[in-house]
Amino acid sequence: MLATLRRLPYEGAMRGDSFPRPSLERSHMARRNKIYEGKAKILYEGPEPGTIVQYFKDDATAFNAQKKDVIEGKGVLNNRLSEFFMTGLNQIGVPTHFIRRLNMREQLVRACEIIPLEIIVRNFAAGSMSKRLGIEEGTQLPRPIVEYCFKNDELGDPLVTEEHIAAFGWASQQDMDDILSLALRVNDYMSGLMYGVGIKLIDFKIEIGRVYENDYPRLIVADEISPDSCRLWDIETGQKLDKDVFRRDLGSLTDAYSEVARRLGVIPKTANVIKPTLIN
Ligand code: AIR
Ligand code: ASP
Repeated sequence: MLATLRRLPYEGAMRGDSFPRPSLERSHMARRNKIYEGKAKILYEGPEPGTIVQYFKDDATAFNAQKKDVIEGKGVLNNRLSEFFMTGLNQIGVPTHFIRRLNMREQLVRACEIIPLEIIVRNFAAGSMSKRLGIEEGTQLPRPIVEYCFKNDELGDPLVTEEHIAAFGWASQQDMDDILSLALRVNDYMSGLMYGVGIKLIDFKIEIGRVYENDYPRLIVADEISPDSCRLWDIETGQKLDKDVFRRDLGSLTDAYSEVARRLGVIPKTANVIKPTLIN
């Protein structure tokens, strides 16, 4: 398998990249247990208790997996971008599950209990909100609007209110206060970061996990933050640089994600990502 690995044009130049890893880590990888496989990621048991290895696949799905494709190189870019955002959040005091990146497609994260909600923050109307409320996409909202969806693929992640969340016990009132404050801090951080590289953060989705520290529960940002889970528009041209490129057939998804990564300095500015290669 190793012999067949091929590199993306920019891989060797990626900051701190040490792939391929020594065989020790590889042999551990071969034996480890799969905990969960989702649409875009696989979770494996981590090397120490309380850790998980999060593997980013190239699979892209939309409209609750009615539309599916494999986008070569997407997993590598999302692994790097999620690392970049989560590291920054950790550094400014917003706790996340991220521990460290292991290789091109994997990162070590803290195991946590995922709260069964998708937390969506919107700065500009788009997507399902535009449809639901008849607001033109791109309209600036009077203030950031936070929405909650029940994480359930069979039901298509339906929008729910805090009434549902409280009544069904998905999260406590204290959790909801903490979730709101985390979501707004992530929004401020991500909006500012993106603004600095000429990108408007239209909206994004995060997931929140619960960890226990000395028996006290604490909420942290989990899952991923990447162009799969955000809407990112170029400030000047309005060009979409996120998963809508795939959802709406607007061109090359890896070109769009590479552009975001390049602007943020996650991959070198000069990297010319022609056609990333499938890497396992
Ligand atoms: N999102 C929601 N479920 C999965 C994802 N990735 C993200 C979308 C978008 C935001 O949440 O990528 O950034 C709002 O999505 P929608 O479809 O409700 O407008
Ligand atoms: N990834 C989800 C799906 O497969 C939602 C989306 O991003 O559109 O439907």
